Amino acid sequence: MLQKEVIKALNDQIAKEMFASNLYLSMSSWCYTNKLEGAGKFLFEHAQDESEHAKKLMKYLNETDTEVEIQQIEKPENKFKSLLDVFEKTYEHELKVTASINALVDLTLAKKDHSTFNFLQWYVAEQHEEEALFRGIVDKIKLIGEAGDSMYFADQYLGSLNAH
Ligand code: OFO
Repeated sequence: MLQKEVIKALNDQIAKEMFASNLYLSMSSWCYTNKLEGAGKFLFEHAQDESEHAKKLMKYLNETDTEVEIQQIEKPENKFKSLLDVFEKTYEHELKVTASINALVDLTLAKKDHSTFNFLQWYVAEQHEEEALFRGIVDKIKLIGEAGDSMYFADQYLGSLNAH
């Protein structure tokens, strides 16, 4: 039986993962309309991962006989200045998600909820990977540059990446 505060925090995290999924879909669409198909594909696939993160939390709540409360998800941003702007924002967003996961882990420790603490370790490891992935992309786009042909190569690079 989960404690009330933990249930609320897990439900809030579900909404955050779903928002991340929508944000990356919005970014993906911006990339496609700006003829950046490689980046569009990468973000589309990554949005799917975020949706899986939300479902994994739902499954955990279901397994503990706890009702999932799906929340209203705010509209994500859909105007971006450049490919670099898109990926700087993905990185900033992942930092926020990490902070949220860490707060959730702190809560389970304070509540001595060892099962949820253990379950959340998957997210701790995932955030480490995602921060590294997005920081690496930002660095690479800066290295390649965004002028003229460079944009084409940056997009090719993104299209070749594994989004998971
Ligand atoms: Fe990109 O993060 Fe989910 O958890």
